[in-house]
Amino acid sequence: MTTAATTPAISFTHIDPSGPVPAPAIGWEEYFRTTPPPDFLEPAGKRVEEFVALHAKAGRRVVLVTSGGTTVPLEQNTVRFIDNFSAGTRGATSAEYFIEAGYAVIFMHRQFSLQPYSRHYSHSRNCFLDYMQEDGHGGLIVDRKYSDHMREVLLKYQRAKREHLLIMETFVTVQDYLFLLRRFTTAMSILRENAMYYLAAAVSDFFIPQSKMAQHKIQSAEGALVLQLDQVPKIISPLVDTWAAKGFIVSFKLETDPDLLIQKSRRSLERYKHQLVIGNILTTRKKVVTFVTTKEETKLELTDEELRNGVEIEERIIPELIRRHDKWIIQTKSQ
Ligand code: PAZ
Repeated sequence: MTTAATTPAISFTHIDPSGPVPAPAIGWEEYFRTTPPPDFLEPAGKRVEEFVALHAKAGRRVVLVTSGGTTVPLEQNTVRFIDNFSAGTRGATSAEYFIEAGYAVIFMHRQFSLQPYSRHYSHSRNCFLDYMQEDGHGGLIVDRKYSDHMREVLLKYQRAKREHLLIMETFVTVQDYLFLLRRFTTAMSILRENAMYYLAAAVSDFFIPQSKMAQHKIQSAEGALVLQLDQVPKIISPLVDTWAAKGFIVSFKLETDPDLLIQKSRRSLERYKHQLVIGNILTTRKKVVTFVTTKEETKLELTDEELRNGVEIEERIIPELIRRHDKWIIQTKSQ
């Protein structure tokens, strides 16, 4: 966990035996009743509604891809926040493969995390300046070494733009995430079984509710800081039962202990009754994932050689998902 600025030691305990008894997790209804919505919610909701209407008219399938990590602010005037590891690679990469396969994509992502197409040239790879050369006439050209790959990405990017196949909306905090998720999934409900929900964002399980959050910067004069975080309401429950009813819902489960992955994925399916959990382990998430349903498990794995050659596991995940979405549509329509 990182904080935005240097802080005194922060200690995390599940229950502090000497402290007050922690409040039980609040339900999602109470959460939305007691938390102010972000001020960008309505404009973002309207843009997504228009996007959905356009593709519903064309009979196109639409997928909501959530991507990147949420922050947990410690103060209302936020100086410090808790964050997580997610770079948004899974979401940004998957969005490209969905578009290639004919889906329109609502890319709901953490601000400044990786985005489809531009991810190939992010700051964590080569600096974009390394791709360019002077052309000898006062202009610039792309270095020949990179131009074939860049052309390929450029053409896909231009098609996505020209055909309005991608809309990008951002969140920062877990609170933003919850409000946007409710708004966007509700807007998508007219698509019924033609909608897919691909929940790849790394969403915090803990947060500080507005009513318990310090208004101003927490002062260090009193020494160590002990934080008690409440549980984030389980948002997948209303999503499955109400907002996205009939849509094909795929959630991700991340663990660091391989022994827990399948049982926790199964528990999630039993609890929420959605269609699929994709389980992955932090250190191997780019190489192997497991599709878990109530009936079976399927492992998708790249070889070391494929990884070295730049094959992306999303190239395998998305076709398999589409195959399952096809079946879901047939099955749902026949009911
Ligand atoms: O964003 P990234 O590519 O670095 O990581 C992807 C991931 C591990 C966040 C995603 O595959 C995932 O498992 N999301 C759900 C995490 C969770 O259990 O909350």
